[in-house]
Amino acid sequence: MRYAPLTLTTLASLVPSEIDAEVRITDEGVDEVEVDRMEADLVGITAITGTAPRAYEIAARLRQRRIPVVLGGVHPTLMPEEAMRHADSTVVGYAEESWPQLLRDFVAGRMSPRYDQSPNLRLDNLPFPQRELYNSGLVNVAHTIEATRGCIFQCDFCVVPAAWGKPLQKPVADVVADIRQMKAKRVIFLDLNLIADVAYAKELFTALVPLKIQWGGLATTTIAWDDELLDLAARSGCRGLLIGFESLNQASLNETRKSFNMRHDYHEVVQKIRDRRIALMGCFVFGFDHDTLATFDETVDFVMETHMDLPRYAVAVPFPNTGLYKKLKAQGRITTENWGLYDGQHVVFEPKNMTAAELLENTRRAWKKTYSYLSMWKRLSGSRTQLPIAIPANLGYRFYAYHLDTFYNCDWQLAPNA
Ligand code: B12
Ligand code: SF4
Repeated sequence: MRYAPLTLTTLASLVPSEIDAEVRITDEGVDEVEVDRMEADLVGITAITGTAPRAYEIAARLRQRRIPVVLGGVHPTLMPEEAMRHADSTVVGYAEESWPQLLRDFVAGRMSPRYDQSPNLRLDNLPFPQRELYNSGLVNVAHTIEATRGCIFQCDFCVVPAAWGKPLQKPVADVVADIRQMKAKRVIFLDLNLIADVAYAKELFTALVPLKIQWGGLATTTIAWDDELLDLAARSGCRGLLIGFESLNQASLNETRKSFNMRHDYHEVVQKIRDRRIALMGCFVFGFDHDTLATFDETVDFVMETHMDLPRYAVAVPFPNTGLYKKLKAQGRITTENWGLYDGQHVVFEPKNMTAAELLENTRRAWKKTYSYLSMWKRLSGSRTQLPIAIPANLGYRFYAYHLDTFYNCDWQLAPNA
């Protein structure tokens, strides 16, 4: 289920042309990093929260060998002071301006310990990501693209408002030019909420129509409020949407500042999307303060009733510096700050209406119940949307559901000090 991230290929494209640099990139999610044999003048490492300890370990080993290290990405943006303790320089926020500046400073022998995103950053006229540097044989989808960054909403658990603030957009013409030069017929948009600005989304979808591509991306339930937008998405080739339903409980949605989710009934949202032959990956989070032991079965019942194409569950994660983190921290309910466990597969806080073990066990049960062969057959025969994509995707998720212990950083287990 892996698709190519654009982080390193984007950074590679930003290396100023006057610097005679040989750039190599490695994605440790799918490949080996030869830390102790690597030769380089400068190494940049990207870190999300769950991979931060590993990034710090690699940084320490390289710095021991006197190879300078730059850290950047979501986690260093959320926790800059912490990241700075592990690097020669840290890039906070988006790096379209600061990374080229850092490299020029490095060449001139005056690299600063920290570079911040400029408040006036724009995403116009940027070079295309250097996708050819990424070993795309190692992922299922190589043609990924980005049109926008950020989101207009302020959901309490989300890293987007905490890390990046106001939304940014690439000119639609640049996005279209990138798709054309990729010669891709199927693309995935990595934008966290492609429809955050509805007018922009309509302009983008209209421009995609003549390309005759098929695409998937992330949106919110608000897409179902606007039939014109949904029709345009379908006409432009949208075949799959990932939508964060998060919870079936209005109190949980209100608590997490995602109350806009329930303005329309979820059944209606699913139906409207299905009517356009768009497959739906619905994401649900367990462990909010209003969740009870009944929440798990209610959620599984909902995905079965609505014949959801590809449901996905996660344990709530209070990513550092988010509203959820600050609340739980103030209440003394964060049980570990081992960031390696902040991956949606571990319980890192004290839940309210259940124990940490119950939260973990019931999430695991929900995965297995949803991805039993019988459940898969019932959901997909009721949905019949994009079956050539939905069947292999379900088999992939079934494998994940039945091998949760073997994914990511450690076993699917309670945090050691939880
Ligand atoms: C592709 C993707 C994946 C892929 C690949 C992940 C990977 N490790 O590479 C897959 C599908 C495997 C995946 C899985 C997961 N993901 Co993911 N993923 C993304 C996604 C959609 C796109 C990343 C991307 O390419 N962005 C485009 C680039 C250009 O932006 P960028 O990475 O922010 O980089 C810019 C700056 O941050 C900066 N920068 C970044 N790194 C560096 C490094 C240096 C040296 C410098 C100078 C600058 C710099 O420069 C870039 C240009 O401005 C992001 C959301 C997003 N749109 O960013 C989530 C995101 C990164 N994922 C997230 C999460 C939570 C996960 C999972 C834990 C989900 C889960 N429960 O399973 C797993 C963890 C997997 C793992 N252990 O790595 C969160 C991270 C939150 C956090 N604080 O940790 C994000 C932000 C989504 C979200 N909703 O919040 N993911
Ligand atoms: S709508 Fe999605 S991307 Fe936007 S703030 Fe909420 S969770 Fe984050």
